[in-house]
Amino acid sequence: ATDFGIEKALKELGVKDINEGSSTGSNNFSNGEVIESYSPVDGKLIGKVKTTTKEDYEKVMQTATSAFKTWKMMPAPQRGEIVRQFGEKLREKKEALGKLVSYEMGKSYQEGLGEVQEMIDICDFAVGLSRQLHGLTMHSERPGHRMYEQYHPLGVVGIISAFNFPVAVWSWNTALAWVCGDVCVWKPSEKAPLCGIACQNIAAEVFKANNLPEGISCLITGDYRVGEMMTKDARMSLISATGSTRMGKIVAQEIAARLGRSLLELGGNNAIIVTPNADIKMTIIGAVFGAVGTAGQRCTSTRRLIIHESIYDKVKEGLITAYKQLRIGNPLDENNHVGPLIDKDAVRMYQEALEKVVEEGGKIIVEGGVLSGEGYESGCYVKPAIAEAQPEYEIVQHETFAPVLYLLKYSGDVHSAIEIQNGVMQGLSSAIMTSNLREAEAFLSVQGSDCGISNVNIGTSGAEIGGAFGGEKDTGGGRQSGSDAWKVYMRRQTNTINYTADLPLAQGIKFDL
Ligand code: UN1
Repeated sequence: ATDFGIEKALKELGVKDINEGSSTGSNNFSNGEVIESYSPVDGKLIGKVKTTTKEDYEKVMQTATSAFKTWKMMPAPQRGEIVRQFGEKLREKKEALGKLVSYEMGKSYQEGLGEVQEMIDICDFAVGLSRQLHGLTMHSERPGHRMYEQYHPLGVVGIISAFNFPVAVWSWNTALAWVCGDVCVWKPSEKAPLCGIACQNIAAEVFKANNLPEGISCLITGDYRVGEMMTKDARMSLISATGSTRMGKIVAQEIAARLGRSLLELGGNNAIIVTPNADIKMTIIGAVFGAVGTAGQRCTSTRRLIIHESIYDKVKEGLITAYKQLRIGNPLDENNHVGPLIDKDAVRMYQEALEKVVEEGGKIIVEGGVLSGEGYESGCYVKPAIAEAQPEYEIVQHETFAPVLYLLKYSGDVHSAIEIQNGVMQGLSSAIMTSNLREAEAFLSVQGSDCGISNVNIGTSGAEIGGAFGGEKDTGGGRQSGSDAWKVYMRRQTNTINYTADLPLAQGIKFDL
Protein backbone atom coordinates (compact mmCIF):
# COMPACT_ATOMS: atom_id res chain seq x y z
CA ALA A 1 0.00 0.00 0.00
CA THR A 2 1.21 3.47 -0.82
CA ASP A 3 1.55 6.14 1.85
CA PHE A 4 0.62 8.79 -0.72
CA GLY A 5 3.92 10.56 -0.14
CA ILE A 6 3.18 11.34 3.50
CA GLU A 7 6.61 10.37 4.87
CA LYS A 8 8.30 12.59 2.32
CA ALA A 9 5.97 15.50 3.08
CA LEU A 10 6.53 15.20 6.83
CA LYS A 11 10.27 15.25 6.28
CA GLU A 12 10.11 18.24 3.95
CA LEU A 13 8.11 20.20 6.52
CA GLY A 14 10.37 19.31 9.46
CA VAL A 15 7.69 17.44 11.36
CA LYS A 16 8.96 13.92 10.70
CA ASP A 17 10.70 13.04 13.92
CA ILE A 18 8.57 14.87 16.37
CA ASN A 19 8.66 12.71 19.37
CA GLU A 20 8.03 13.54 22.96
CA GLY A 21 6.88 16.77 21.56
CA SER A 22 10.04 18.56 20.73
CA SER A 23 9.96 21.28 18.17
CA THR A 24 7.59 24.18 17.87
CA GLY A 25 9.94 25.63 15.31
CA SER A 26 13.32 26.86 16.46
CA ASN A 27 11.31 29.18 18.69
CA ASN A 28 10.57 26.26 20.95
CA PHE A 29 9.22 26.99 24.40
CA SER A 30 6.85 24.12 25.04
CA ASN A 31 7.58 21.93 28.03
CA GLY A 32 4.13 20.90 29.21
CA GLU A 33 2.18 17.70 28.89
CA VAL A 34 2.34 15.74 25.67
CA ILE A 35 -0.49 15.73 23.15
CA GLU A 36 -0.53 13.05 20.52
CA SER A 37 -1.71 13.75 17.02
CA TYR A 38 -3.45 10.79 15.40
CA SER A 39 -4.49 10.87 11.77
CA PRO A 40 -8.21 10.40 11.21
CA VAL A 41 -7.21 8.99 7.82
CA ASP A 42 -5.65 5.75 9.08
CA GLY A 43 -5.73 6.13 12.86
CA LYS A 44 -1.95 6.18 13.10
CA LEU A 45 0.08 8.35 15.46
CA ILE A 46 1.74 11.12 13.45
CA GLY A 47 3.63 12.85 16.22
CA LYS A 48 3.69 14.09 19.80
CA VAL A 49 3.80 17.71 20.77
CA LYS A 50 4.36 19.29 24.15
CA THR A 51 1.92 21.90 25.34
CA THR A 52 2.80 25.39 26.52
CA THR A 53 3.04 25.90 30.28
CA LYS A 54 2.49 29.20 32.09
CA GLU A 55 6.28 29.72 32.26
CA ASP A 56 6.70 28.85 28.58
CA TYR A 57 3.95 31.30 27.75
CA GLU A 58 5.79 34.10 29.59
CA LYS A 59 8.89 33.44 27.51
CA VAL A 60 6.86 33.48 24.33
CA MET A 61 5.30 36.80 25.25
CA GLN A 62 8.70 38.29 26.01
CA THR A 63 9.99 37.14 22.65
CA ALA A 64 6.92 38.51 20.91
CA THR A 65 6.90 41.91 22.62
CA SER A 66 10.60 42.34 21.99
CA ALA A 67 10.21 41.38 18.30
CA PHE A 68 7.42 43.95 18.01
CA LYS A 69 9.92 46.71 18.82
CA THR A 70 11.95 45.83 15.72
CA TRP A 71 9.12 44.87 13.40
CA LYS A 72 6.93 47.95 13.92
CA MET A 73 9.83 50.22 12.93
CA MET A 74 10.24 48.55 9.55
CA PRO A 75 8.36 50.44 6.81
CA ALA A 76 5.16 48.64 5.84
CA PRO A 77 6.21 47.96 2.20
CA GLN A 78 9.37 46.30 3.54
CA ARG A 79 7.24 44.15 5.80
CA GLY A 80 5.26 43.36 2.66
CA GLU A 81 8.48 42.13 1.06
CA ILE A 82 8.90 39.62 3.91
CA VAL A 83 5.33 38.44 3.43
CA ARG A 84 6.07 38.11 -0.30
CA GLN A 85 8.95 35.79 0.52
CA PHE A 86 6.73 33.84 2.86
CA GLY A 87 4.22 33.40 0.02
CA GLU A 88 7.03 32.16 -2.24
CA LYS A 89 8.04 29.56 0.36
CA LEU A 90 4.43 28.43 0.54
CA ARG A 91 4.44 27.94 -3.22
CA GLU A 92 7.49 25.68 -2.86
CA LYS A 93 5.89 23.69 -0.04
CA LYS A 94 2.37 23.64 -1.40
CA GLU A 95 2.20 19.89 -2.13
CA ALA A 96 3.85 18.89 1.14
CA LEU A 97 1.72 21.19 3.28
CA GLY A 98 -1.45 20.25 1.40
CA LYS A 99 -0.66 16.62 2.13
CA LEU A 100 -0.05 17.21 5.82
CA VAL A 101 -3.33 19.12 6.08
CA SER A 102 -5.11 16.25 4.39
CA TYR A 103 -3.43 13.62 6.56
CA GLU A 104 -3.69 15.34 9.92
CA MET A 105 -7.14 16.87 9.46
CA GLY A 106 -8.76 14.48 6.99
CA LYS A 107 -9.96 16.78 4.19
CA SER A 108 -9.31 15.70 0.61
CA TYR A 109 -5.87 16.36 -0.84
CA GLN A 110 -7.48 18.68 -3.40
CA GLU A 111 -9.01 20.70 -0.57
CA GLY A 112 -5.69 20.61 1.29
CA LEU A 113 -4.05 22.15 -1.76
CA GLY A 114 -6.92 24.62 -1.97
CA GLU A 115 -6.28 25.65 1.60
CA VAL A 116 -2.60 26.29 0.92
CA GLN A 117 -3.66 28.24 -2.17
CA GLU A 118 -5.74 30.47 0.11
CA MET A 119 -2.56 31.09 2.12
CA ILE A 120 -0.63 32.04 -1.00
CA ASP A 121 -3.46 34.30 -2.16
CA ILE A 122 -3.70 36.15 1.13
CA CYS A 123 0.05 36.74 1.04
CA ASP A 124 -0.28 38.33 -2.40
CA PHE A 125 -3.18 40.38 -1.11
CA ALA A 126 -1.17 41.49 1.94
CA VAL A 127 1.85 42.47 -0.17
CA GLY A 128 -0.30 44.90 -2.18
CA LEU A 129 -1.96 46.07 0.99
CA SER A 130 1.40 46.92 2.55
CA ARG A 131 1.44 50.02 0.31
CA GLN A 132 -2.22 50.81 0.89
CA LEU A 133 -2.75 51.10 4.63
CA HIS A 134 -4.58 54.30 3.92
CA GLY A 135 -6.26 56.71 6.27
CA LEU A 136 -8.49 59.59 5.20
CA THR A 137 -7.85 63.31 5.09
CA MET A 138 -10.72 65.36 6.48
CA HIS A 139 -11.47 69.09 6.15
CA SER A 140 -10.99 70.84 9.44
CA GLU A 141 -13.71 73.30 10.51
CA ARG A 142 -10.99 75.60 11.82
CA PRO A 143 -9.00 77.94 9.54
CA GLY A 144 -5.34 77.06 9.02
CA HIS A 145 -5.79 73.56 10.33
CA ARG A 146 -5.19 70.22 8.71
CA MET A 147 -6.86 67.02 9.87
CA TYR A 148 -6.11 63.49 8.86
CA GLU A 149 -5.95 59.99 10.23
CA GLN A 150 -3.24 57.36 10.22
CA TYR A 151 -3.02 53.71 11.14
CA HIS A 152 -0.30 52.44 13.44
CA PRO A 153 0.67 48.87 14.33
CA LEU A 154 -1.29 47.47 17.23
CA GLY A 155 1.08 45.10 19.02
CA VAL A 156 0.79 41.40 19.74
CA VAL A 157 -2.04 39.64 17.93
CA GLY A 158 -3.21 36.34 19.38
CA ILE A 159 -4.65 33.86 16.92
CA ILE A 160 -6.81 30.95 18.03
CA SER A 161 -7.73 28.70 15.12
CA ALA A 162 -9.81 25.59 14.61
CA PHE A 163 -8.93 22.15 13.26
CA ASN A 164 -10.98 22.42 10.07
CA PHE A 165 -8.81 25.02 8.37
CA PRO A 166 -5.63 24.26 10.28
CA VAL A 167 -3.34 26.49 8.20
CA ALA A 168 -5.37 28.96 6.10
CA VAL A 169 -7.16 30.74 8.94
CA TRP A 170 -3.83 31.46 10.61
CA SER A 171 -2.47 32.91 7.38
CA TRP A 172 -5.48 35.20 6.82
CA ASN A 173 -4.76 36.71 10.19
CA THR A 174 -1.03 36.62 10.21
CA ALA A 175 -0.34 37.89 6.69
CA LEU A 176 -2.47 40.97 7.36
CA ALA A 177 -1.19 41.44 10.90
CA TRP A 178 2.42 41.27 9.68
CA VAL A 179 2.09 43.94 7.02
CA CYS A 180 0.23 46.02 9.61
CA GLY A 181 3.35 45.80 11.79
CA ASP A 182 2.02 43.41 14.42
CA VAL A 183 3.62 40.26 15.72
CA CYS A 184 1.54 37.10 16.13
CA VAL A 185 1.18 34.41 18.75
CA TRP A 186 -0.73 31.46 17.35
CA LYS A 187 -2.50 28.67 19.17
CA PRO A 188 -3.49 26.17 16.50
CA SER A 189 -6.14 23.59 17.32
CA GLU A 190 -4.85 20.86 19.62
CA LYS A 191 -6.39 18.50 17.04
CA ALA A 192 -3.96 19.60 14.32
CA PRO A 193 -0.76 20.74 16.08
CA LEU A 194 1.64 19.47 13.43
CA CYS A 195 0.12 21.74 10.81
CA GLY A 196 0.99 24.58 13.18
CA ILE A 197 4.57 23.45 13.59
CA ALA A 198 5.00 23.05 9.83
CA CYS A 199 3.81 26.64 9.26
CA GLN A 200 6.00 27.97 12.04
CA ASN A 201 9.01 26.26 10.47
CA ILE A 202 8.29 27.90 7.12
CA ALA A 203 7.85 31.34 8.68
CA ALA A 204 10.99 30.91 10.81
CA GLU A 205 13.06 30.18 7.71
CA VAL A 206 11.96 33.43 6.12
CA PHE A 207 12.64 35.54 9.19
CA LYS A 208 16.04 33.94 9.66
CA ALA A 209 17.04 34.57 6.05
CA ASN A 210 16.21 38.24 6.59
CA ASN A 211 17.92 38.57 9.96
CA LEU A 212 14.65 39.26 11.66
CA PRO A 213 13.59 37.93 15.05
CA GLU A 214 11.53 34.75 14.87
CA GLY A 215 9.33 36.20 17.61
CA ILE A 216 7.42 38.02 14.85
CA SER A 217 5.71 34.65 14.62
CA CYS A 218 5.21 32.57 17.77
CA LEU A 219 3.53 29.25 18.28
CA ILE A 220 1.97 27.96 21.47
CA THR A 221 0.20 24.64 21.83
CA GLY A 222 -2.53 23.21 23.98
CA ASP A 223 -6.25 23.35 24.61
CA TYR A 224 -8.56 25.97 26.08
CA ARG A 225 -6.30 26.36 29.14
CA VAL A 226 -3.60 27.85 26.91
CA GLY A 227 -6.29 29.88 25.17
CA GLU A 228 -7.24 31.32 28.54
CA MET A 229 -3.67 32.54 29.15
CA MET A 230 -4.11 34.55 25.96
CA THR A 231 -7.59 35.93 26.54
CA LYS A 232 -6.76 37.15 30.04
CA ASP A 233 -3.47 38.74 29.00
CA ALA A 234 -3.64 42.53 28.58
CA ARG A 235 -0.49 42.39 26.41
CA MET A 236 -2.62 40.77 23.70
CA SER A 237 -3.76 43.80 21.70
CA LEU A 238 -6.14 41.75 19.61
CA ILE A 239 -7.33 38.19 19.77
CA SER A 240 -8.71 36.68 16.61
CA ALA A 241 -10.61 33.50 17.43
CA THR A 242 -12.14 31.07 14.98
CA GLY A 243 -14.21 28.15 16.22
CA SER A 244 -17.48 27.26 17.89
CA THR A 245 -20.01 29.76 19.21
CA ARG A 246 -19.63 28.14 22.62
CA MET A 247 -15.89 28.90 22.62
CA GLY A 248 -16.48 32.38 21.22
CA LYS A 249 -18.86 33.36 24.00
CA ILE A 250 -16.30 32.43 26.66
CA VAL A 251 -13.40 34.09 24.85
CA ALA A 252 -15.39 37.26 24.12
CA GLN A 253 -16.36 37.72 27.76
CA GLU A 254 -12.83 37.23 29.03
CA ILE A 255 -11.47 39.73 26.53
CA ALA A 256 -14.29 42.21 27.15
CA ALA A 257 -13.64 42.08 30.90
CA ARG A 258 -10.28 43.74 30.25
CA LEU A 259 -11.69 45.93 27.45
CA GLY A 260 -9.54 44.12 24.94
CA ARG A 261 -10.21 43.85 21.23
CA SER A 262 -11.49 40.64 19.71
CA LEU A 263 -12.30 39.38 16.25
CA LEU A 264 -14.64 36.42 16.29
CA GLU A 265 -15.48 34.05 13.47
CA LEU A 266 -17.78 31.41 14.91
CA GLY A 267 -20.38 28.88 13.89
CA GLY A 268 -22.69 28.99 10.91
CA ASN A 269 -26.00 27.35 10.00
CA ASN A 270 -25.79 28.05 6.34
CA ALA A 271 -28.68 27.61 3.97
CA ILE A 272 -29.28 27.60 0.25
CA ILE A 273 -32.68 28.81 -0.89
CA VAL A 274 -33.81 26.96 -4.01
CA THR A 275 -36.57 28.86 -5.78
CA PRO A 276 -38.79 27.70 -8.67
CA ASN A 277 -36.41 29.64 -10.93
CA ALA A 278 -33.29 27.72 -9.90
CA ASP A 279 -31.05 25.87 -12.30
CA ILE A 280 -31.49 22.41 -10.78
CA LYS A 281 -28.27 20.91 -12.08
CA MET A 282 -26.23 23.76 -10.65
CA THR A 283 -28.17 23.57 -7.40
CA ILE A 284 -27.35 19.89 -6.93
CA ILE A 285 -23.62 20.40 -7.51
CA GLY A 286 -23.47 23.44 -5.22
CA ALA A 287 -25.51 21.80 -2.49
CA VAL A 288 -23.62 18.51 -2.54
CA PHE A 289 -20.20 20.17 -2.44
CA GLY A 290 -21.42 22.51 0.28
CA ALA A 291 -22.82 19.69 2.41
CA VAL A 292 -20.21 16.96 2.02
CA GLY A 293 -17.03 18.89 1.13
CA THR A 294 -14.53 18.71 4.02
CA ALA A 295 -17.00 16.10 5.37
CA GLY A 296 -19.32 18.93 6.38
CA GLN A 297 -16.68 20.47 8.64
CA ARG A 298 -16.42 23.96 7.15
CA CYS A 299 -17.98 26.77 9.05
CA THR A 300 -19.53 27.61 5.66
CA SER A 301 -20.80 24.06 5.02
CA THR A 302 -24.36 23.87 3.73
CA ARG A 303 -26.59 22.63 6.56
CA ARG A 304 -30.07 23.53 5.26
CA LEU A 305 -31.72 23.53 1.86
CA ILE A 306 -34.86 25.65 1.73
CA ILE A 307 -36.68 24.38 -1.34
CA HIS A 308 -39.85 25.66 -2.96
CA GLU A 309 -42.66 23.07 -2.88
CA SER A 310 -43.08 23.16 -6.67
CA ILE A 311 -39.61 21.74 -7.33
CA TYR A 312 -39.06 19.98 -4.01
CA ASP A 313 -39.37 16.42 -5.31
CA LYS A 314 -37.14 17.09 -8.28
CA VAL A 315 -34.37 18.51 -6.09
CA LYS A 316 -34.77 15.70 -3.59
CA GLU A 317 -34.45 13.02 -6.30
CA GLY A 318 -31.40 14.79 -7.76
CA LEU A 319 -29.71 14.83 -4.37
CA ILE A 320 -30.42 11.17 -3.69
CA THR A 321 -28.91 10.23 -7.06
CA ALA A 322 -25.86 12.42 -6.46
CA TYR A 323 -25.26 11.06 -2.94
CA LYS A 324 -25.23 7.51 -4.37
CA GLN A 325 -22.20 8.47 -6.44
CA LEU A 326 -20.15 9.74 -3.49
CA ARG A 327 -17.01 7.78 -2.76
CA ILE A 328 -15.99 7.82 0.88
CA GLY A 329 -12.46 6.89 1.80
CA ASN A 330 -8.83 7.93 2.19
CA PRO A 331 -8.81 11.65 1.35
CA LEU A 332 -5.31 11.41 -0.08
CA ASP A 333 -6.68 9.15 -2.78
CA GLU A 334 -8.01 11.57 -5.36
CA ASN A 335 -10.77 9.16 -6.39
CA ASN A 336 -12.59 9.80 -3.14
CA HIS A 337 -14.95 12.71 -2.51
CA VAL A 338 -15.39 12.44 1.24
CA GLY A 339 -12.76 11.80 3.90
CA PRO A 340 -13.14 11.11 7.62
CA LEU A 341 -14.39 13.35 10.41
CA ILE A 342 -11.69 14.78 12.65
CA ASP A 343 -12.11 12.29 15.52
CA LYS A 344 -14.47 9.92 17.30
CA ASP A 345 -16.09 12.73 19.29
CA ALA A 346 -17.15 14.24 15.99
CA VAL A 347 -18.52 10.86 14.91
CA ARG A 348 -20.57 10.68 18.10
CA MET A 349 -22.01 14.16 17.54
CA TYR A 350 -22.91 13.19 13.98
CA GLN A 351 -24.74 10.08 15.24
CA GLU A 352 -26.54 12.08 17.91
CA ALA A 353 -27.73 14.59 15.32
CA LEU A 354 -29.22 11.83 13.18
CA GLU A 355 -30.97 10.31 16.18
CA LYS A 356 -32.24 13.70 17.28
CA VAL A 357 -33.74 14.65 13.94
CA VAL A 358 -35.71 11.40 13.83
CA GLU A 359 -36.85 11.92 17.44
CA GLU A 360 -38.14 15.34 16.50
CA GLY A 361 -40.16 13.90 13.64
CA GLY A 362 -37.73 14.21 10.73
CA LYS A 363 -37.39 11.60 8.01
CA ILE A 364 -34.04 10.26 6.86
CA ILE A 365 -33.97 10.02 3.07
CA VAL A 366 -30.25 9.29 2.66
CA GLU A 367 -29.17 6.92 5.37
CA GLY A 368 -26.10 7.77 7.43
CA GLY A 369 -23.86 5.45 9.40
CA VAL A 370 -20.31 4.86 10.52
CA LEU A 371 -18.15 2.85 8.15
CA SER A 372 -15.95 -0.01 9.26
CA GLY A 373 -13.66 -2.53 7.67
CA GLU A 374 -10.73 -2.14 5.34
CA GLY A 375 -9.70 1.44 4.79
CA TYR A 376 -11.96 2.65 7.59
CA GLU A 377 -9.85 1.47 10.55
CA SER A 378 -9.68 4.92 12.15
CA GLY A 379 -13.42 4.72 12.91
CA CYS A 380 -13.89 8.30 11.71
CA TYR A 381 -15.50 7.68 8.31
CA VAL A 382 -19.22 8.35 8.09
CA LYS A 383 -21.81 8.37 5.33
CA PRO A 384 -23.16 11.78 4.38
CA ALA A 385 -26.84 11.83 5.28
CA ILE A 386 -29.92 13.81 4.32
CA ALA A 387 -33.02 14.32 6.43
CA GLU A 388 -36.33 16.01 5.71
CA ALA A 389 -37.08 18.29 8.60
CA GLN A 390 -38.89 21.39 9.86
CA PRO A 391 -37.10 24.70 10.30
CA GLU A 392 -37.91 24.98 13.99
CA TYR A 393 -36.50 21.60 15.07
CA GLU A 394 -33.90 22.13 17.75
CA ILE A 395 -31.33 20.08 15.86
CA VAL A 396 -31.92 22.11 12.70
CA GLN A 397 -31.35 25.28 14.71
CA HIS A 398 -28.03 23.88 15.84
CA GLU A 399 -24.72 23.59 13.96
CA THR A 400 -23.61 19.97 13.69
CA PHE A 401 -20.08 19.83 12.31
CA ALA A 402 -20.67 16.81 10.07
CA PRO A 403 -22.16 15.91 6.67
CA VAL A 404 -25.83 16.09 7.64
CA LEU A 405 -28.09 18.07 5.34
CA TYR A 406 -31.65 19.11 6.23
CA LEU A 407 -34.28 19.62 3.54
CA LEU A 408 -36.90 22.23 4.40
CA LYS A 409 -39.90 22.96 2.20
CA TYR A 410 -41.34 26.41 1.66
CA SER A 411 -44.43 27.72 -0.10
CA GLY A 412 -45.25 31.28 -1.05
CA ASP A 413 -42.72 33.78 -2.38
CA VAL A 414 -39.02 34.30 -1.75
CA HIS A 415 -39.72 36.26 1.43
CA SER A 416 -41.09 33.17 3.16
CA ALA A 417 -37.86 31.36 2.29
CA ILE A 418 -35.77 34.28 3.57
CA GLU A 419 -37.68 34.22 6.84
CA ILE A 420 -36.75 30.57 7.33
CA GLN A 421 -33.17 31.25 6.31
CA ASN A 422 -32.84 34.08 8.84
CA GLY A 423 -34.70 32.19 11.56
CA VAL A 424 -31.60 30.77 13.23
CA MET A 425 -29.11 32.23 15.69
CA GLN A 426 -26.14 31.98 13.33
CA GLY A 427 -25.41 34.40 10.48
CA LEU A 428 -22.39 33.32 8.50
CA SER A 429 -23.08 32.23 4.92
CA SER A 430 -26.19 32.03 2.76
CA ALA A 431 -27.11 31.50 -0.86
CA ILE A 432 -29.99 31.62 -3.29
CA MET A 433 -30.36 29.64 -6.47
CA THR A 434 -32.44 31.58 -8.96
CA SER A 435 -32.24 33.18 -12.37
CA ASN A 436 -34.97 35.61 -11.41
CA LEU A 437 -33.65 39.10 -10.83
CA ARG A 438 -36.38 40.07 -8.39
CA GLU A 439 -35.74 37.08 -6.18
CA ALA A 440 -31.98 37.54 -6.27
CA GLU A 441 -32.11 41.25 -5.45
CA ALA A 442 -34.70 40.74 -2.70
CA PHE A 443 -32.38 38.18 -1.14
CA LEU A 444 -29.48 40.66 -1.15
CA SER A 445 -31.57 43.62 -0.04
CA VAL A 446 -32.22 45.01 3.42
CA GLN A 447 -35.19 42.62 3.63
CA GLY A 448 -32.99 39.76 2.58
CA SER A 449 -30.38 37.49 4.11
CA ASP A 450 -28.96 38.64 7.46
CA CYS A 451 -25.66 36.81 6.93
CA GLY A 452 -22.13 38.14 6.47
CA ILE A 453 -21.87 36.25 3.20
CA SER A 454 -24.75 36.10 0.72
CA ASN A 455 -24.33 34.47 -2.66
CA VAL A 456 -26.40 34.17 -5.79
CA ASN A 457 -26.09 30.98 -7.84
CA ILE A 458 -23.13 29.79 -5.79
CA GLY A 459 -23.17 27.50 -2.76
CA THR A 460 -22.46 28.65 0.78
CA SER A 461 -18.85 27.46 1.04
CA GLY A 462 -15.68 28.25 -0.85
CA ALA A 463 -15.43 32.00 -0.31
CA GLU A 464 -12.55 33.87 -1.95
CA ILE A 465 -9.94 35.60 0.24
CA GLY A 466 -10.54 39.00 -1.41
CA GLY A 467 -13.81 39.60 0.42
CA ALA A 468 -14.29 40.18 4.12
CA PHE A 469 -15.03 36.82 5.72
CA GLY A 470 -17.29 36.41 8.74
CA GLY A 471 -20.85 36.86 9.88
CA GLU A 472 -23.41 38.27 12.24
CA LYS A 473 -25.33 37.19 15.35
CA ASP A 474 -23.89 34.02 16.93
CA THR A 475 -21.22 33.98 14.25
CA GLY A 476 -19.54 36.72 16.25
CA GLY A 477 -19.51 39.76 13.94
CA GLY A 478 -15.81 39.73 13.05
CA ARG A 479 -14.37 39.95 9.56
CA GLN A 480 -11.13 38.35 8.45
CA SER A 481 -9.23 38.24 5.19
CA GLY A 482 -10.01 40.66 2.34
CA SER A 483 -11.64 44.07 1.80
CA ASP A 484 -10.77 46.40 4.71
CA ALA A 485 -10.58 43.64 7.35
CA TRP A 486 -6.99 44.82 7.95
CA LYS A 487 -8.21 47.81 9.94
CA VAL A 488 -8.88 45.72 13.04
CA TYR A 489 -5.17 44.84 13.15
CA MET A 490 -4.15 48.50 13.51
CA ARG A 491 -4.86 51.40 15.80
CA ARG A 492 -6.32 54.51 14.24
CA GLN A 493 -5.09 57.93 15.21
CA THR A 494 -6.75 61.21 14.27
CA ASN A 495 -4.29 64.07 13.88
CA THR A 496 -5.13 67.78 13.73
CA ILE A 497 -2.37 70.27 13.02
CA ASN A 498 -2.65 74.03 13.44
CA TYR A 499 -0.23 75.91 11.12
CA THR A 500 -1.28 79.43 12.15
CA ALA A 501 -0.36 81.73 15.03
CA ASP A 502 -3.97 81.72 16.31
CA LEU A 503 -5.72 79.14 18.41
CA PRO A 504 -9.37 78.99 17.26
CA LEU A 505 -11.39 76.42 19.16
CA ALA A 506 -13.62 73.84 17.57
CA GLN A 507 -17.39 74.35 17.70
CA GLY A 508 -16.68 78.12 17.67
CA ILE A 509 -16.19 78.21 21.44
CA LYS A 510 -14.91 81.53 22.77
CA PHE A 511 -12.31 81.40 25.53
CA ASP A 512 -10.52 84.74 25.89
CA LEU A 513 -7.81 85.31 28.44
C1 UN1 B 1 -13.88 27.91 7.84
O1 UN1 B 1 -14.56 26.91 7.65
O2 UN1 B 1 -13.47 28.20 8.99
O3 UN1 B 1 -15.43 29.77 2.45
C2 UN1 B 1 -13.42 28.80 6.78
C3 UN1 B 1 -14.86 28.71 2.67
C4 UN1 B 1 -13.38 28.75 2.97
C5 UN1 B 1 -13.13 29.13 4.38
C6 UN1 B 1 -13.91 28.41 5.41
N1 UN1 B 1 -12.76 29.70 2.10
O4 UN1 B 1 -15.43 27.64 2.68
